Amino acid sequence: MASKTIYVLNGPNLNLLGTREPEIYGTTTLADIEAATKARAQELGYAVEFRQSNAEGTLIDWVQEASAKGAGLIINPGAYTHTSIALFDALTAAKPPKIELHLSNIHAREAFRRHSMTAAAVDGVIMGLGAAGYRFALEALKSLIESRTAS
Ligand code: CA2
Repeated sequence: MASKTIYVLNGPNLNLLGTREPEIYGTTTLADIEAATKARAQELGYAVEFRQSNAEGTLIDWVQEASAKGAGLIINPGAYTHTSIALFDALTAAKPPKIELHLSNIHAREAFRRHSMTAAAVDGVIMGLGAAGYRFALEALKSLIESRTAS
């Protein structure tokens, strides 16, 4: 049977959400986002593997796991967005539909955040919409998964 699990992967420092820099990232914690993401996924008919790591290699292992076992993948690579050729390679190799997500609008921030190394390896990018972006990413991913399954 086809997988009904969506992997939601979060990169470095996202465990600090809601505790610092609320003017940029809001007051919602990652635990709050996890609960809301799982609830919306259930309504959409999917289970969620929601994870966070500060380690680049761990994120790469999880992208590979999502490719092998998942129906789709949402990733907020944190600062690795701007630096990681290794994550770009892992995402390029991953077969299921993939969405990159950012809480903030990286194009409205410092120059060093305006380029994403990983965006060219995913189907679409959602940014600048805060924690609600996770919900929008799930909805977009469901549509990508189902259109790919139908073809
Ligand atoms: O906007 C996003 O989602 C980012 O991926 C967040 C990353 C940042 O490096 C990217 O450029 C854009 C940083 C996440 C760190 O979050 C913190 C939250 C609270 C306090 C400190 C960091």
